[in-house]
Amino acid sequence: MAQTRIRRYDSPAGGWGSVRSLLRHGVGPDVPTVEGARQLARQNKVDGFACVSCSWAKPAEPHAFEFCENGAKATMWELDEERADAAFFERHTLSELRQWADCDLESQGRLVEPMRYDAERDRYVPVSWEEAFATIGRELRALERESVVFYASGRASLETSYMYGLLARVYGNNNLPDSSNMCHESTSVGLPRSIGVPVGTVLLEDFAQCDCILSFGQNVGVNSPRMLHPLQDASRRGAQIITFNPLYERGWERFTNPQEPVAMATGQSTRISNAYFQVRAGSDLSVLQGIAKAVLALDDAALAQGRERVLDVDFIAQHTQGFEAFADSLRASAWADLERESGLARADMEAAAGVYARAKAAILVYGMGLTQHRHGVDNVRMLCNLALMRGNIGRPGAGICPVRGHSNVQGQRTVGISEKPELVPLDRLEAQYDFVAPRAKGRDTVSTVEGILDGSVRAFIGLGGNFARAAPETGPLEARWGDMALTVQVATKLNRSHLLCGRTALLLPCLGRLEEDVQATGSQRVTIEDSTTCIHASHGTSRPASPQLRSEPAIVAGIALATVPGDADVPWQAWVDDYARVRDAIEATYPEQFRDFNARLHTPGGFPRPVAARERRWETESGKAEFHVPDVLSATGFEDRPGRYRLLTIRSNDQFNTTVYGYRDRFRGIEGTRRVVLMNADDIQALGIAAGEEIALATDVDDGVRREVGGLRVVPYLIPAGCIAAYYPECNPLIPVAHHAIDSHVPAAKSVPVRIVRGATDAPVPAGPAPE
Ligand SMILES: Nc1nc2c(c(=O)[nH]1)N[C@H]1C(S)=C(S)[C@@H](COP(=O)(O)OP(=O)(O)OC[C@H]3O[C@@H](n4cnc5c(=O)[nH]c(N)nc54)[C@H](O)[C@@H]3O)O[C@H]1N2
Ligand SMILES: Nc1nc2c(c(=O)[nH]1)N[C@H]1C(S)=C(S)[C@@H](COP(=O)(O)OP(=O)(O)OC[C@H]3O[C@@H](n4cnc5c(=O)[nH]c(N)nc54)[C@H](O)[C@@H]3O)O[C@H]1N2
Ligand SMILES: [Mo]
Repeated sequence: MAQTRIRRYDSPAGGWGSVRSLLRHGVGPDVPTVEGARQLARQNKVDGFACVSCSWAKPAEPHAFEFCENGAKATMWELDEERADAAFFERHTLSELRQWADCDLESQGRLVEPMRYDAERDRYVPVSWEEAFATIGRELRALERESVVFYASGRASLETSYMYGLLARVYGNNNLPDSSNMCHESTSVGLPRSIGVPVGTVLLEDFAQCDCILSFGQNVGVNSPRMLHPLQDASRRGAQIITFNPLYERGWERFTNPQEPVAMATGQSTRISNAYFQVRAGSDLSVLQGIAKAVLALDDAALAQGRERVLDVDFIAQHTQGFEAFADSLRASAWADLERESGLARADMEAAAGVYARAKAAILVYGMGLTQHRHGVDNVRMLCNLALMRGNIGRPGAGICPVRGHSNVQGQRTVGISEKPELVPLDRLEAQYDFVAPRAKGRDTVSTVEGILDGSVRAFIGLGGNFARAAPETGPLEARWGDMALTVQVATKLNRSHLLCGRTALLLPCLGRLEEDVQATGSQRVTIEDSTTCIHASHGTSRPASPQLRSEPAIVAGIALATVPGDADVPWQAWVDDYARVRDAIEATYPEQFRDFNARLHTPGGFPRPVAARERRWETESGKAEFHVPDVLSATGFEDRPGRYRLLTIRSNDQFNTTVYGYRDRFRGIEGTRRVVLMNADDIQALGIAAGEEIALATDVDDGVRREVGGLRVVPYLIPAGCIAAYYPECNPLIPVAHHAIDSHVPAAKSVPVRIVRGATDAPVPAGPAPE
């Protein structure tokens, strides 16, 4: 195990550091090198496979190696030669495995055969597929329809997701929580209200035409590294890039392209951001308000001096509603308040406004730093306000760009994974499959957690993911999980959620996207939608980890045939035999979105779905884009007070969500442990803490529930005073289930009110290597 090391890391994103990191994860003894290399060359290519890591756009003319360090890690992780087989489960009880760290669980390798939980022996034991499906069918038929939830993590293909949504509805509910509920749901709720579409409006080609990019709360170098290529090109063209983030994230600072031999040889890097503003967590509403206020002032001056207007007055008049009220709110706001809340000087916000006001076409990029707050929906809408002021939506080089997470999380929503019945064409589904679709609103992630806590959720079906680890309120959630009658997990690798078993529990191993999926009509393709609404085919060609694996469509169909065989006219088996038939079915349900689906599968760069706002059609209630006036300046939803900190939960460069590859957070210089809390040096000094002291964090909410995480080492870090950062998922026990975004219900993981607890405590300590 690597020793704990905390030191400055000065190298750019990309460069030799990424190659070295790759070598550790790739050409080591634990993965098949030749197969690894063969697969990496196919990554994100036409007739290759769509990377299983992030959902960033895949260019029509890919680079020789269209992958990044972290995409390659994800590929290698799936091609793992280790096996978590029956012998492994025979050696370890689940009580024992629950003491293990996330990284150690997944490191056991691929799951290879279906297992059921044997409570008497506290072990997983093999079960046949037939018996597994029959058990699930029997249990589900005996339960109240409303008491079952069908969770989806955002990796499953469009084909699987369409079938899964239909399974839930034929079974009888809309209980389809998904990872998006913890992620960009604030986007899915906020954007439709402002601009009438639930997704971003930019295409990859817009990056080649913009002359300004503003980025808020997104970590490009770690979470969507291939996006560094268009950013590098933009920067070299002279586009102005400004970043707002409480942390200095290396990818937004500078980048060395590993695909440029000269740059690699000479150590040259490209500056990405022209200006980088360290905002307080949860303060973007005030930052955006400040920038908008300054843009308005520039427009006033231009008007007074008879110069060209700064506001796009024609666009505002023709396409928007609510501008006057918004402008009034800007004029009424006081710079002193905006400065206090944001931690930025008025001059900083004016400088950013100046750049934005001069730009002909601007792209506004954002991620979890905006969505995962109590006022996350306001954040998204405030960013839209700024775009609308200068008509930066629906023209070349301009637009709003939420950077989505999982590789098909956006696509799942497109084909019906949603707890909101109004978002799904239920009438069409009923006509297509001759059944009565449930019309009541289903459960999202938050209400699923609530339902497990209060006993109203009796069964949990998980299509991938690690729900218990990703969700908030870990302690009570784990404690009540076992009260459920049935839990079913479809997965590639072992994780903690699999160790929390309902009275009947099944663990079903599936093919990964890299693996060849052979069905009755031959080798199958699947499809995914990227962050820019482009649809891509993906073809797995690697040899499956075990002959016993089944594909996700086959598993969904297996559950359906065992549970609701005759309840609707769905050709489950014919679909499994040939996925092109599922695509035809998707096209029949969504004819505008998926016109000629099978014919357009292999379009280089994917084929874009139509997005109304891209054409300046506004599918809002008023038929116009809507300015929105938030009634708060801070997105946290709680008051600041002495001793209370805003905790933002972060991802390391060595993890994909709850999948922890290892303990090297290279850009932050943190190695060997994840048990750290990053703090401002002045805060550390004011508290009289020594750097390196171990402390515990406690949630600063008075609701009778004790939430603490202990054993965290204090690391002085460049972070605004009053804000602290610590890793997800280790800190999820600190997030109360009620602490979520208003309306979108995204857990507010980027501003959790916490206190620091010093001295002896029995607070639970996360598993994994301790700081040395
Ligand atoms: N390698 C890798 N790739 C991934 C993932 C992964 O875990 N690993 N996860 C995937 C998934 S599912 C998702 S959703 C995305 C997540 O990708 P991101 O959207 O980048 O999410 P995070 O890493 O959680 O944090 C986002 C950034 O927000 C900043 N931030 C925190 N609070 C605030 C705030 O109040 N204001 C501002 N302006 N900034 C703030 C943080 O410092 C951080 O840099 O990445 C996807 N890609
Ligand atoms: N505190 C805090 N909490 C957060 C976040 C945060 O920033 N802070 N981020 C939130 C976000 S953005 C998200 S998206 C969620 C993530 O929540 P999830 O999507 O539920 O979690 P993952 O960690 O992505 O799931 C990893 C597991 O997926 C399984 N898996 C991998 N590949 C496949 C496959 O091809 N098929 C199947 N069936 N299974 C597969 C493996 O078993 C692996 O262990 O977490 C959320 N939770
Ligand atoms: Mo996500």
